[in-house]
Amino acid sequence: MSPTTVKPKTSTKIKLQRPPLYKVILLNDDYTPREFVVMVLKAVFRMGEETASRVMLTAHQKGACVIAVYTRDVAETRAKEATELGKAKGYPLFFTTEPEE
Ligand code: TYC
Repeated sequence: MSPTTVKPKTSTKIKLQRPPLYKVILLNDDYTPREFVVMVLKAVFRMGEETASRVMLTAHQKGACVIAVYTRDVAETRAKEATELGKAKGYPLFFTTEPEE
């Protein structure tokens, strides 16, 4: 009988870190036309007509509405892009970002 060799079993657990997420928030204002807000939500955030209308109305009634959650880069780029569309038309439409707790 050959001697038994005990091989220690080692394992390394790799913990995958998820990137922190950021909310994109739509702020209400008194001047941007409702249809324009809906158009921007559809164009930049790929929303359908119904979702875009509902989100616009929520911001209109409550003052602000969280519209999406992305990694920091995507959130900041889209918020800027959407804000620029309003700016180009002279509207004060504003999208901001905030880290998700
Ligand atoms: N309050 C604007 C109006 O009455 C419409 C509006 C809605 C503007 C939502 C911005 O985030 C907004 N024309």
